[in-house]
Amino acid sequence: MIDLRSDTVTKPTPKMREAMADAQVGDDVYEEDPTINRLESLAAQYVGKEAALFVPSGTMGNQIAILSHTRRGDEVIVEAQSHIFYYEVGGPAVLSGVQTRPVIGVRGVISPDDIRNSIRDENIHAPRTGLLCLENTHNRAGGAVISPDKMRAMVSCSHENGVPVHLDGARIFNAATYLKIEPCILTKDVDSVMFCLSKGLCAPIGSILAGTKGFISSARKYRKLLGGGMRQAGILAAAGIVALEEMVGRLDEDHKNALLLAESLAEIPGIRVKLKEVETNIILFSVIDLGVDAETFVTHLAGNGVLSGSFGEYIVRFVTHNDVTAELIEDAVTIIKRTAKSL
Ligand code: TLP
Repeated sequence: MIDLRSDTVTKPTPKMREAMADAQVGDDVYEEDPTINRLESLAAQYVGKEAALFVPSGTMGNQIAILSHTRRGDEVIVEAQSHIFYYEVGGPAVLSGVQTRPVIGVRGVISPDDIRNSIRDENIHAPRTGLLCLENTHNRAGGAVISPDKMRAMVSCSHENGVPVHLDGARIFNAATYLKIEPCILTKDVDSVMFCLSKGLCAPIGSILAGTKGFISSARKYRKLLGGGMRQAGILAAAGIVALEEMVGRLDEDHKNALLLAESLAEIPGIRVKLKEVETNIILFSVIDLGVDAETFVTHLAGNGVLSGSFGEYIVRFVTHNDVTAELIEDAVTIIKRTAKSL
């Protein structure tokens, strides 16, 4: 089976398993796990923040950020296709008691005018705008990269109006790799950032939330509230350290494989893919011209040995990652061609 459903399916590398077996551990609720402490300080440096917190998942990291930045009854501006709005089970409403205000962006970018117009004025009827959430790379925009200039424009606009900014940077290292810059260039202006160790970087579990020392101390308490205060989790953080030190440098390979795959898809009759939009490791394509919906295509393809995800009525998603080599991509292309022909 060639698994192109997500980069979340990556298995820990042999080096990670070794580091996990050798990890020094302690009780992290007492902040006594040396491996977690090392990961947190390393992670904070990568994104240019004062402090960082190891959390079990990206979802928990984003939700803790919302809890820490807002108060009940606030409104949170989110891009209409963002992970926080689309895939986090209504967490902002359930956990923080905030209402989300989805604003339509272009490939993840909300125009400064739209941000300005979405921020509430002081008015007895209106909620307070408590937070703006951004996402880079943008998952539902097909792994789209948001440039430092566009990030700066959105963040400045929010800050000028007194609204803090949280960045869902689950795949921030993919964005930095594409742009050939350090991730901190993309993260330095935001008030908090979450990034994942468990996607393209192959760690089995874990994400990082980073920000000021004050923000992280509040986040630490909310992590406990949500049941995310782990004990000897240095065993997991050890894999996270390998992820940061060893796996970032190979993300370009995933991007090359994604382009290779997209170029082959573009040649298959009935498949529509926008090659210019394939920037990182995510490919979205339409199967409408094959006369089937995405679910049907995904089922047939799985039956032939390639796993993918349905991302809309006619939109299918492939994600490249460490466990799918260029050779496997070629095998996948053969199977996709055969499947498309059979429909
Ligand atoms: N994304 C998953 C699914 O939830 C859709 C995937 O397969 O792409 N932010 C972004 C931008 C994400 O893409 C994801 C996971 C998360 C947050 C949540 O991370 P986890 O899965 O660790 O909670």
